[in-house]
Amino acid sequence: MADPDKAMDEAGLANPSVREYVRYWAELTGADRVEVVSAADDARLIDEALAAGELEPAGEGRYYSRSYHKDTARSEERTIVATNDPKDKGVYNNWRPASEMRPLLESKMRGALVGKTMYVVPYLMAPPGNVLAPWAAGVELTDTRTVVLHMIRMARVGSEFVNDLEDPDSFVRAVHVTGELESLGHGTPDDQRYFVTVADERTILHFGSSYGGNALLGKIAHGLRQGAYDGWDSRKYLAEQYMLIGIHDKETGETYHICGGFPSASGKTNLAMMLPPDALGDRYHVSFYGDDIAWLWVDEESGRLYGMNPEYGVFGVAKDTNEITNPTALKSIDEGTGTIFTNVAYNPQTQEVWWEGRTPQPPADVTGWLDWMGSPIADREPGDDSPWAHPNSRFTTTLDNVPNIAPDYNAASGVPIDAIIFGGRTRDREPLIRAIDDLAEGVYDGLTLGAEATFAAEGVDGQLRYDPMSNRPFMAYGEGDYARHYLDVVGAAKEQPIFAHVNWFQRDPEDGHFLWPGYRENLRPLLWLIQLKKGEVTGRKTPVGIIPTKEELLLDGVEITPEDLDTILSIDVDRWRQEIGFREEHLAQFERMPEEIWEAHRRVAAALEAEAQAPAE
Ligand code: GTP
Ligand code: SPV
Ligand code: MN
Repeated sequence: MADPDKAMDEAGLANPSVREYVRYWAELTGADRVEVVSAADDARLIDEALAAGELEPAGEGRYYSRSYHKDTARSEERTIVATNDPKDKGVYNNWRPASEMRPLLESKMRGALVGKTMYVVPYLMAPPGNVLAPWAAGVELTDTRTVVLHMIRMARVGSEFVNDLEDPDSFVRAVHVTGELESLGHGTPDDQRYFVTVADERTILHFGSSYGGNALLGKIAHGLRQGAYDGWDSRKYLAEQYMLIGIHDKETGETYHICGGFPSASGKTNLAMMLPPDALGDRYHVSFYGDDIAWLWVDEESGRLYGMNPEYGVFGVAKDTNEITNPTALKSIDEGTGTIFTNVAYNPQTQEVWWEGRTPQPPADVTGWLDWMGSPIADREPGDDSPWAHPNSRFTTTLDNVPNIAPDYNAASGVPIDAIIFGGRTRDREPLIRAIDDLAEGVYDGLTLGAEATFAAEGVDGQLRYDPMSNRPFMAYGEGDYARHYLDVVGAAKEQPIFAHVNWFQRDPEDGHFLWPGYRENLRPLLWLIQLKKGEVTGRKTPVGIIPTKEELLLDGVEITPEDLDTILSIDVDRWRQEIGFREEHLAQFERMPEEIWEAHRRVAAALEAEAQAPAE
């Protein structure tokens, strides 16, 4: 049996409440050893992981890891938010009673660390000194060394972040056990995996995965689910799956901050790492604050809406990352950055990595190359064109490695928010950008955010998988209460941010090509949005928001045909009227949806009907 007190004494982990929690779980899991981790332990832990074969070298100062082949993504159907109040049940949070979940998870974790080390990872999900820091401290316990290495990259880690809490008890208890992955019945009726946040007890209990969002508990479980619940419970803040960027105008010296939500794998990291297009690079610079999570609150002094990124690293999608789409990402994961790649293709002979879209064709000489499951490419049957890398293969790197990291990303203050944008993958109907200058309509738009899913195959043509505010997998309490809280937090700001809906993914119905080139060019509609907010352009009013005229968008150097440009700057009223029907059903599922949201819905519907009767122009 371990001696947790000795380990905690050596590491200077002094908080008495934390010490009691560590003792409790060391005892329950039966851990052989307890080790308290800080960021300074990284090099030693990397060496241990290499020696144990948990990591392999991927060139100088970079590492490769391969997961169990069924453990490659978050599992939404196994994810639960539990509380002690049935009123917290929403449509998407898979609510269950805390009294049922806690004993169930404790039974799964009992004895699970016999013969193993329990790593203790104290962390902070906030820049130190931030006003929301009281909700940002946590201590993850985990049985998995590579999870520790990811946590060190993704969060601020060390005993100092929990030793001096004003209330010693105010840290999130985050317990992670990977368990024996081969025997968990993935996807069967007897699935053993449970990813539970007991939100009103500020306890996270995740069993059965070592994948990012399931295992790095500071990130999704605390940064989004627990954060959202605490933000509502305290009435103080919002925790959202948002990127956060600054756009600096070198000519005027001004900087604007935009945050916004796109569902998973829809372009947040790429937008945050954006290099301006060549034609605009002399004047504008885009800086990275965050690419996946933002916490938002109203600053007491200025009365403005503020935002910060609680994370310390990037857990990015590898697919299609290359010199043209995202040169910034490639620099962030270069040799010497300490990057960990997961489930990409790997060549142990040359220590190279590759993924689909890294280069137009895979390496021509397949000698030594292994696909993400470890099978030699050279042994493949002719005609086997399954991907070399898993489509959700990822890279993990710290913010310090990101070339366009904002100089003040670590500042306690956070930054004032000028605009909030929403966007999903939508092949038709949604224009390049439509601006919304009304709070209720902006929140309504976020709540009805949709992304392409498989509905078309089930016969409901054009219907989206709705993903309110891109938060569907992270929703922690009822959606109607969430809408109310969102209206209250943002509504309390003296200067209202402008909202917008963006879409980089409209396609040609015939040949499927993307109408908008995307990536670096996405700066252009954002610059228009800022100009609109400042009254420098007026755009064109439509029933669903204001869209730019061709003349207003700075288009020099963009490769797009006049026909495609017309399509992405216009509104298909009939498609929109169809969408309004789907939205009505979507909103009707939620209890206590505020009347302002329904009013916004009816306003948009009525404007569309008026437009259909008497087309403008
Ligand atoms: P999560 O980390 O899962 O929350 O994803 P994310 O929203 O950060 O998405 P990310 O930026 O990693 O992009 C996901 C995929 O979309 C990648 O394969 C990108 O190459 C692709 N993508 C991003 N931006 C664009 C764009 O403007 N146009 C097109 N066509 N593809 C894009
Ligand atoms: C997402 O899936 O939205 C992510 C990656 O950002 S993770 O949640 O860690 O799986
Ligand atoms: Mn995400």
